[in-house]
Amino acid sequence: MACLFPAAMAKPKGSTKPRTAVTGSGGELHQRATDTVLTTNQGVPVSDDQNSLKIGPRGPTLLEDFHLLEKITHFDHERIPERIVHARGSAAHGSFTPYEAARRYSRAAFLQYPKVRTPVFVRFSTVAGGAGSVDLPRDVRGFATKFYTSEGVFDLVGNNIPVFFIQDALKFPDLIHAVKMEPDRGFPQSASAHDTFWDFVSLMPESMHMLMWAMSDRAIPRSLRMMDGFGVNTYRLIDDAGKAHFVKWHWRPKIGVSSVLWDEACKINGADQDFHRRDLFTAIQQGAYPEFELSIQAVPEDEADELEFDILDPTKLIPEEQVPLVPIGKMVLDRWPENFFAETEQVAFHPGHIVPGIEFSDDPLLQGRIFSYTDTQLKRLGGPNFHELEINRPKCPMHNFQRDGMARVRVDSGRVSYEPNSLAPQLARESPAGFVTHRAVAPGAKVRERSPTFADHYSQARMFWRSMTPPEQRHIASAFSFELSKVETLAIRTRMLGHLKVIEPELHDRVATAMGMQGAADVITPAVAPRDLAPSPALSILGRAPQTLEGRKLGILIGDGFDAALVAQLRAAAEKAKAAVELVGLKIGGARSSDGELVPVDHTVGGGPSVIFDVVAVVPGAAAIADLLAEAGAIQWVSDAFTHCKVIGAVAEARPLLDAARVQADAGVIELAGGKAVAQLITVAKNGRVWDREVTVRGPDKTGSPPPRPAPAPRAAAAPRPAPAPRAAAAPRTPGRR
Ligand code: HDE
Repeated sequence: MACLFPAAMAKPKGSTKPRTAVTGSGGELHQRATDTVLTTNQGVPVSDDQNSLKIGPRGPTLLEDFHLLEKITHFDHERIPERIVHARGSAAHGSFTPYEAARRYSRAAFLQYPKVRTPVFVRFSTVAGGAGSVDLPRDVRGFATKFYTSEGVFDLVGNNIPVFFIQDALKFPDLIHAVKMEPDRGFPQSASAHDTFWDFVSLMPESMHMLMWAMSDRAIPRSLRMMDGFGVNTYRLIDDAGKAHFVKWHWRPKIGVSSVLWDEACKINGADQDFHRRDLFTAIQQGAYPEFELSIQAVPEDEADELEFDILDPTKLIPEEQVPLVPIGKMVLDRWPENFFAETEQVAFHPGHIVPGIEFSDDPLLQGRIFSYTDTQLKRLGGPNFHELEINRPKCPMHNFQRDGMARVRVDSGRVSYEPNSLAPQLARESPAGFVTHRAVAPGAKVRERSPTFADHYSQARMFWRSMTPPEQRHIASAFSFELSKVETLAIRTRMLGHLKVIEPELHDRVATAMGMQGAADVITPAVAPRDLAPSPALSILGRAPQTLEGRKLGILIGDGFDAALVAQLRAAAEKAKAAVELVGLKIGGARSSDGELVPVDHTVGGGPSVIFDVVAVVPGAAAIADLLAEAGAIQWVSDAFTHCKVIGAVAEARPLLDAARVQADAGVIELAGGKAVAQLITVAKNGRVWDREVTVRGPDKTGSPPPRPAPAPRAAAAPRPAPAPRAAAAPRTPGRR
């Protein structure tokens, strides 16, 4: 078909050539094409995109204005149903490269050769809130990775917590109904601190272990770049010889795991509700590409019964002191999506997307998930052709005889859409080299029954508590008392206190004291009495925090008369430690340095509160002190940094501001005087927060000093097992059951 403007339309989109502009009769601006011409969806050139078609300039609009109708109709349909869970997410492209060790466990093509890079797309998410909710609620985070391998798409759809609330997929709708906003009132959005959630979980003892994680610092991560990821469910890896290992997947961030405090999370949500999305975007834009190492815990199929807990139970983990992690590859995220909707919103993950060499276990939660994810895309993405969307398409050849359906993009040619056939011998056929399912033995009668090996709901919850450092225990106790204090129904609070008492009396005592509800706990009788397991220090974030500032942010508060040389020195030292630096001042236009130069800042004290930084420096000139003292926000900036246990560097001139903010001298408050002060600030800041300060500024966490407790009498830590080496296939037996 001949086009009216063939030359203009052939030109690439997005020309930056200046456009001519004219003013219309109503004073409106008309930018005129000098290059690409605006058209309707049918390719018809548009002459006026500012005015609809009317009878006279002040008359009624005509129904025949096809441009108006098309544009508005398309707009009306711009949104698709958001995900029922994990609606809010942020994503990035990157690649994955395996290590040598990977192929010892799986024959998957993308795990064979360290030189072969597989493209990936990763979407991080919160679970409970809607697509427009805040980034830092107390919540589990999704960590879903799509590997576009040469043998098809493999999706590793995990979370940042290694266990789950429930053991059977049948309970998932109930769990999600309970945690989402309450149906009669429509709140709270993206928060577990309400009656229906705690009502449900307090009646589901299997949630106790996960609740410990959800009330821990894991549920308020500092950054999506500073979270672990876990496959949660047990999978199987099959090697070249057909030998199977049960595996647990683990992602670990190169720059370490880090979290914020609850008070910070609340304030960050107000200051920047896109905090995590912006952080990921900025890091990638600045070339600080997030890196994660993929590891597995591998248990030969026939040794699974020797573990302390059933490997098919998703509410249990395998302590890595017992089965060490084997690193099998590295992922780098280096490209932000071109278009949020087309990629981040339309990406469809599915734990059922597996490739040869990776298989499922009989974990009943995983089995249910294998159904759910396709089903949800049919609704969300409108039909069975969602695999044709660019972000979901495999990057390897794909041929079959599936045809038609809603929004089919591909134009299938020829008369043959079936096989076997004799009319099109050149078309695709099955191959014995394709996916062959591992011959696992499926035992037993058909029953609706929970395995008795799933029944111990408290031992690992207790182990988690005993594996935490004192600050982490403080945060868990505070989180429980915060959330349960939001619960209106007394019976739910007392029921939960009863569970806490079974998990660990000390935890119960601290929460009950903080809530003023000592002696109120219900008596809960566990199905299986908890055991004292050996603590697993690897579960603690603080216990294995790296000494680093990489990926962190230094905020420098400046004011008129500030020392430009000192700021330059701070910037250089922080950047050398791979931290980012941002300036904060009273006015966005900037502050004058002692040399008289006006230096613009990145934030005002209100727009860049200290909660968005990991370490701060307070370096105003003497001339600025009166103005800073007159601004409550500036005092709050400093006092928040102090109460959030951050390392603070400050010049002597800032003393009145520090006094107003009630900053007291301690190892984390460093005077920026003398040649070595900046280096000292960086060194101390690499250790993270000054946790000793927390007890003094908050009182012993309102839960009272922990009552002296006899040291738990755990059994001696199980001797670490060496990473299991693949062995010759054993005789088939019932895997994972005792
Ligand atoms: Fe999901 N989950 N889930 N889930 N899940 C979805 O699929 C479901 C579970 C997880 O960034 C949905 O495409 C059931 C565990 C992530 O797009 C839905 C059960 C884990 C994401 C669904 C679970 C997850 C989802 C909603 C219990 C950690 C976001 C939209 C049997 C291992 C992926 C969608 C993304 C999303 C169902 C439990 C992780 C409804 C039925 C356990 C990271 O299909």
